[in-house]
Amino acid sequence: MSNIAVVPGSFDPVTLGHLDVIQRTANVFDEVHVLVVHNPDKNAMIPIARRLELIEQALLETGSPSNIVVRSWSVGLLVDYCTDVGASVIVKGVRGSKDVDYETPMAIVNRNLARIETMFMMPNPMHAHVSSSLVRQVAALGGDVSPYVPEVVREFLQGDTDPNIT
Ligand code: COD
Repeated sequence: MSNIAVVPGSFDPVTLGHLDVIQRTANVFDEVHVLVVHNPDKNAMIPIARRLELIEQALLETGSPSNIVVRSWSVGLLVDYCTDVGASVIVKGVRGSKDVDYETPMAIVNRNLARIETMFMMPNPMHAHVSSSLVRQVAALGGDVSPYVPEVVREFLQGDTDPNIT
């Protein structure tokens, strides 16, 4: 039986902080499902299908291991997805006490709902200050986002994309 972990998030857009957590999770588990989930508490900027493409392209660009798949989920609880694919663990990156406060109740509820455990992964200090909202704000005000995101996301946000790619 393989050990499958789910790394969920809004990924709006995916950042170098997210990629670091995804790649380190892939070093520990047999299979990793990166799951794009709509967060009803946030106003999304990028359509979910585009977020999926950006993650897939970023993983290719950074030479990520082949045990990572990218999916989206919008039809129910996160733990329902985990159960469907046989994953027993959710991995969340936590950048500080605010993330712990936000994630802890969800971790407890997810264990109660379906016996799915949540593991918290410490961030790489190089990326611990990075968030998608910060990236969106810097991009909206015309700043350089390249220290925070993979190249494919920088191109997307700063409009350098090939016009033939939708
Ligand atoms: N370094 C390390 N980790 C990071 C970094 C960084 N720089 N940036 C973000 N992260 C972590 C976040 O702490 C989070 O764990 C994850 O990466 C994703 O972050 P975001 O911002 O892309 O996504 P969120 O926080 O909007 O996603 C929240 C979820 C949609 C995953 C969350 O709401 C969830 O688990 N929902 C489950 C819905 C459900 O089933 N609810 C009922 C039972 S709880």
